Amino acid sequence: MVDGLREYRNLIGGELRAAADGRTLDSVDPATGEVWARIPRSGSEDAEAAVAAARAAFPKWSGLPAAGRAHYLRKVAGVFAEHARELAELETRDNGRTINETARRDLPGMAYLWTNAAAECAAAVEGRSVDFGPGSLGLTRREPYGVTLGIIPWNSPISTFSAKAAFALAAGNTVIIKPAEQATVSSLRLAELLKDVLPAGTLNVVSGLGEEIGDPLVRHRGVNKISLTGSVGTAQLITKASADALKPLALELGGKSPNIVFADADLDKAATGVTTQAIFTANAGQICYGGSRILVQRPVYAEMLRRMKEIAATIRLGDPMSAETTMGPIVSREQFERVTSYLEIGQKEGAELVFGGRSGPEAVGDERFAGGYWVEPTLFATEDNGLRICQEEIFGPVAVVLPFDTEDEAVAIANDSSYGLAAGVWTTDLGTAQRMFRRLETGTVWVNTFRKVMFPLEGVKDSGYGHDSVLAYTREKACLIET
Ligand code: TXE
Repeated sequence: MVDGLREYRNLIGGELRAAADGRTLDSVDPATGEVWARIPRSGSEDAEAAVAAARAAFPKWSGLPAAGRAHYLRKVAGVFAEHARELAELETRDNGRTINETARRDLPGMAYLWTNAAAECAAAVEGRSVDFGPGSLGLTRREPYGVTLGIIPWNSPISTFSAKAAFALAAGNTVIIKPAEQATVSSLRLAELLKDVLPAGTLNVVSGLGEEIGDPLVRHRGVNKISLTGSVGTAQLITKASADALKPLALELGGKSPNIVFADADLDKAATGVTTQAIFTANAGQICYGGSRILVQRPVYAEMLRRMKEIAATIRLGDPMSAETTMGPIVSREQFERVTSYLEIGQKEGAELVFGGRSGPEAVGDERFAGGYWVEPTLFATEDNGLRICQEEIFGPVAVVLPFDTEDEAVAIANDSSYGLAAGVWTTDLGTAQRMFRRLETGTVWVNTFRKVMFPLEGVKDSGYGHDSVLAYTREKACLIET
């Protein structure tokens, strides 16, 4: 501990270690703008050590029977049951996501996720048998890739860490996790808690900057599969950097999800769903699948706008640790500048600012948090889906409302996007729901809800491809036996 700040460590080969050259990065509390912890600024030497540890642990871990791996994963679930509150508080401090979200929604789900992964260990060793006629039998077995690398973002570190580690481990891989430099502490604390729970080297966590520790891991020949949740630009860099070794990738990238409200929808449900669940209070809009384009059928357009404004006015910014707070700050200065630039872009492009629009101290209105990265819930209205605020991922509490007349028009506007992660449809007509499910170019369609559950969240277009599940961390090997 230097100047009273706790210094967290990497987990490599079952040991907690500082970066090989001793360098650190500051971790900033986004609610105040103050440094509150330090994390290792790892580099190539740490990448070598993490890969060596994961490779050394692979034969034993992959050689365990499914029940053996399940036993360990259930122990990890037990750690979550015991430390969920502590991890939720660290995550809230780290990335500003309100305690309402981390302690009540995110973290309680983690014990379930790891228990579920334990239950799926058996599926990971299930092969197929195919009868090709007398004396000719085809068999397949599922095998782990080897060492998998999970590169995670800052918006919900523990749940992304868990999705990438739990299923990869269940399938018999050993794992390296690289957290995002803006919010790493909860991941390093989790690593500390798991140090003696999993066999040494099975799970390794190394923190630092993308280009300094992420890139050498991506290029390393000892890493056999990579799963990234992040931006399109980083996905392109990783694709190029891993091309020589032809590594399999899973890329869960951004979105500009349409949230489509038909005139026959239950407006109470729709107004709450699109304003809170889908965009503002969900991590201040910093979610990949956030429903940031709200399409409303013209007969209910004015009424929906009125209701959305009414709900937005009840959103409370402030101390993320307080149960009263419903929206936290933006994660970092860099992201804050990016989000606020869109507040200007929207107005310059001629969109109508219908709610919010303020940022900085006046958005939060509380002296204690004057140095934090605050943006008010903001609603723009426009008829032009071609505007930058309708096409580009803002990744903050900024949504655009667009009117439409017919179902065809809604589909055309919704699909007019380079992204294709998710979509919401609000209607009481099952026919409309089914048609929209088919016609929308997204990996997921939610009807009368906008809620991620344990289902693959796989994108199309610039939202990427691949997802995290037990089978996705295995490959199928075939054998033909003839007698
Ligand atoms: O993401 P990055 P950033 C989108 C969102 C956001 C924008 C920028 O629009 O505003 O991306 O965010 C690691 N080799 N999403 O810049 O850089 C990096 O260290 C290996 C959507 O923070 O993609 C971090 O751990 N790794 C999103 C991770 O990639 C590298 C979540 C993600 O950071 C690397 C986050 C490299 N060369 C941002 N460069 C979602 N899908 O939820 C960076 N990284």
